[in-house]
Formats: sequence, structure tokens, C-alpha cells
Amino acid sequence: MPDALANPLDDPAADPFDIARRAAADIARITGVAHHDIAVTLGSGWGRAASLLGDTIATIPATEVAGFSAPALAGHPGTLQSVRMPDGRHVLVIGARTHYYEGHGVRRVVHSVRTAAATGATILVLTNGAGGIRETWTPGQPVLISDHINLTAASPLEGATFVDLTDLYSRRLRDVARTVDPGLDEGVYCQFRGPQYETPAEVRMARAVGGDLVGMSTALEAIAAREVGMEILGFSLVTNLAAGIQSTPLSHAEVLDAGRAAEPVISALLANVVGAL
Ligand code: 8IG
Repeated sequence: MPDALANPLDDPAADPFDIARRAAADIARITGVAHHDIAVTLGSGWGRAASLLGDTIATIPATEVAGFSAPALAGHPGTLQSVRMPDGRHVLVIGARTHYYEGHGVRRVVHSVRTAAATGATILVLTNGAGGIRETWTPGQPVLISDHINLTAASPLEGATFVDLTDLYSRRLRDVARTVDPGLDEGVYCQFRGPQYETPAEVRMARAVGGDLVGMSTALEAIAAREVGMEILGFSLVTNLAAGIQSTPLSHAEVLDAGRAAEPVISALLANVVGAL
């Protein structure tokens, strides 16, 4: 007998794009908004952007939408929000990220991206909290993602799906972001599986191979977004310097504190950038 609490994505025979279309239909029905133009995934520290984007039409618990699950992490609200911007465009704000380290598989990790595409969104803005490798960066600083290195050894693509990842983090959208804040620096994001933070040796490795930021999200989501043809903008909030770059041990509390302190500034930045896209 099927378990009513089971996630349909956990059935290996299910088509994840079918479930994404069902999720989009759930969102349209519950919000009353038939089409979204832009999707924004909110990571640690970015949570207050939604209310600055425009009028919230509806906030729905992610658990009411096909394929989504309850949040695993305190500080992540587990909601989807439909926001109407002053120019009339609709933004789907995703506050319900599933991380690869949760161990539920890549289909669940990228379900919000596929759902956003199925609602009509053609632009995806991915935000996260990350460790900074460059010594000139300080906690609380937002950085544009210019490219990524996927160190998870996983992929959201199934079968012989050969997807080009050139200019994955759109140069055009990064240029738009810099019209809002010309001081924005950019760097290469390395996704590790986590949930442990890196060893100092792993951070030196990440730096040696061209990484500037270390985190546990975003790269797999960006790959899935490219597969469905979305244009991608990525932002990291440097919440801590990566292990060994800073002299003190990393703590989740420190990460949350840095996020809270930076939140008003970076949320306003994000809202202004999305308004300009
Ligand atoms: I916030 O230093 C945050 N997320 N992998 N390393 C990794 N993820 C992070 C870090 C970090 N800080």
C-alpha cells in the first residue's frame, strides 16, 4: 500500500519532471497565480528579501506542494511565497531548500528548481551562505558567483544528458547586479557534500583548484536549472572565512549570527537586483 507520507520523488519509476509539473499546478491553485516570471532561492542570511520585492500574494508551506518535504534545518522557513513586483512580474520565492547532505538524493535537491521552471520562471536567482577563501573578504560580504566547481561527485542529470555549462552563471545577469552595486566582487563557488565543514587541507585544495567560496548547495541546483534552459544568477553571503583561513574553529552559531547581522543590507541588495533583472 502506498504510504501517504512518502515523497513521490522517492519512487525510482516516477518522472521527476512530471512531479515538478504537478507541484507547479499545486502552486498555481493555492496561490491563484498561474505564471511566475522569476524564482529566487533564499539561503542562509538572505531570508528577508521576499517582503522587499513587492506584495506577497500568498505564502504556502512547502509540504502542501507535491514532492516537497518539511525543512530539515532551523533558520530555513520551509515555505514558498508568491510575490508581485511593482512592475507586475511575479516572483516565486523558495525558502524550502533541500540539501544534498540530507541524504534524500539529488532529485529532491533540485525539485524546487524544476518546479520553478514548470511555473514559467525563466530566471533563477540562487543565494547561499558560504565560507570565503579569499583573505580580502570579510564575513557579511555578498559576492557574485562567477562559476562553480562541483565536488559532490553527484549530478541531477540522468542518463546521457550532455549539458553545456559555459557561462552557467549568466554574465548578463551579473552585469545587471553590478549596475545596482558596482562594488560587488565575484568568485568561484565550490560545492562540497557536507554536512561537516572542510578541513583546512580541503580548503587549501579548493583554493589550489581555483575556488574562492566553499558551500553545500547551489551547484547541483544550477546544473538542473541549465538543463531546463533557465538563466541563472548566483549570490553567496560570506558568513565565515573557510576553515584554516580564519584562525578560530567554525561554528553554525557564528554562521547564523553573521547571516542575521548582514540580512537587512543584503536582502535590500537582492530585492533591488531582482527588480532590475
Ligand atoms: I554558511 O565554510 C557556510 N556554509 N562547505 N563551508 C561549507 N559550507 C558552508 C561554510 C563553509 N559556511
